[in-house]
Amino acid sequence: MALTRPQLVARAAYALRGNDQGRLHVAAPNLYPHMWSWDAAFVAIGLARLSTLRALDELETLFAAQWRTGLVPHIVFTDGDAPYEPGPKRWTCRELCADAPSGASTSGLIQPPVHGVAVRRILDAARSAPAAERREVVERIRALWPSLLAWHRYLAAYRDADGLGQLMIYHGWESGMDNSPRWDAPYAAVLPGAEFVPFRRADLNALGLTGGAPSQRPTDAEYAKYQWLIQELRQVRYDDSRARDSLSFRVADVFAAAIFVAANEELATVADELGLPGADELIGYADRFRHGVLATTDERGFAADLDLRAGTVLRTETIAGFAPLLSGGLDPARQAALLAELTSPRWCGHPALQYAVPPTTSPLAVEFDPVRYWRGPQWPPMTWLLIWGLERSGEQEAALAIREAAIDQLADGLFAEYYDPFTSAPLGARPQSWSAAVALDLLAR
Ligand code: 2M8
Repeated sequence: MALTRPQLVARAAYALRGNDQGRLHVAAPNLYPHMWSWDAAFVAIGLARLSTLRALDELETLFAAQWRTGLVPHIVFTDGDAPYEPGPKRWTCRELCADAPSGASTSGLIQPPVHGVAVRRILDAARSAPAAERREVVERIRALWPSLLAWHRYLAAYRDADGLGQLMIYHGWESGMDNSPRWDAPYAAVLPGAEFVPFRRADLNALGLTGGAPSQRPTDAEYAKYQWLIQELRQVRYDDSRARDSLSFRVADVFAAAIFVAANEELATVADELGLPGADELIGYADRFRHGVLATTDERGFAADLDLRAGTVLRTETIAGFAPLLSGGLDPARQAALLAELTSPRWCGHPALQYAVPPTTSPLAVEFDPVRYWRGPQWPPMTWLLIWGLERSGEQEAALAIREAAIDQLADGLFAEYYDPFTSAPLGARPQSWSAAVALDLLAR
């Protein structure tokens, strides 16, 4: 039975509390018993509604594991020996790379840079907090500022070395949309070699504990490619310039680029408000990457990824196409066309959807699968991003409609990792921290 909104707020807070390990939230029990980078940013966005100080803890914990290059790792491993593959023994970042932090055990990949958005929202939430809390928030954001700038500088310098406004990634995991059809073509060129070290699928056991089935996860063949790319990264000792030349997967992620635009803009407003350095630089990054995003759009305003190794444009009917709703900058006609696309039967207007929130792949695409990971199901934090993007670009009516549908979907109170678009059956891990977190934020607005 659907919960009332006050019940849902209480349930979301309770779910987050269960995943709270003090200064970090695990992404989910069992399946993801560690901290993930963009999950942490969404967790901070939700927590800002409960406690701005606890929200900052989350970002501080993540940035304490930042690499010397400015890279913010996609996983920060918790101290315990909670099973997850690939675990620290497989990454061996500290052993191989002097840039990895000595005080934390991490992966050697990145995830989309939502963190600047979280910082802005924490500062906004602190406005209505008692004076002492607001002062502490400001002080702690000041202390975090050099790390935030270093992160954005890393992305601009190492992941867009040619200055084209394209955010280069070496692994589908860096997009956060692991097995999305976006990456089918580039993954076809990733062929595990004779030196491939076999691994165990810890994720399938963990998923079984909450009743999930292997049909909801990537396949074994996909996983072998994921693990092989880590072996390739280890071979170049996580050195970005060597990775760029040698890895068998190298693409420009348009959705992460659009998130980077928005995060730069949000942080620039924080810099202005608090008198912190770097506002012009951040605005410069935003302009550069916005240009990169818009350069890939078609007549619908729909964006595309690029396969940098093959030199091809990757046009897929996935949620990443809506990147311009986050980056902004479309002319009014194409903005209207993109909005029409979003509400059309190819997306939120598909007649069989249980809730009119965007699926991760269009139900009309040949690759669509309603239950398999990033190939169709609806993901609450992606829904949140599009609502936020619509609100930012003044599309209040569309934002409100999706927001109401998102809250209705989350009212099962389970905070599943993802949902079947046709039945809204909860899939994957649960309770997933970022699902509970975005519920808190959506309900508070
Ligand atoms: C998923 O990714 C991890 C690998 O990074 C996995 O499948 O083990 C993705 O959904 C990713 O976007 C997310 O951050 C992570 C934790 O929720 O899980």
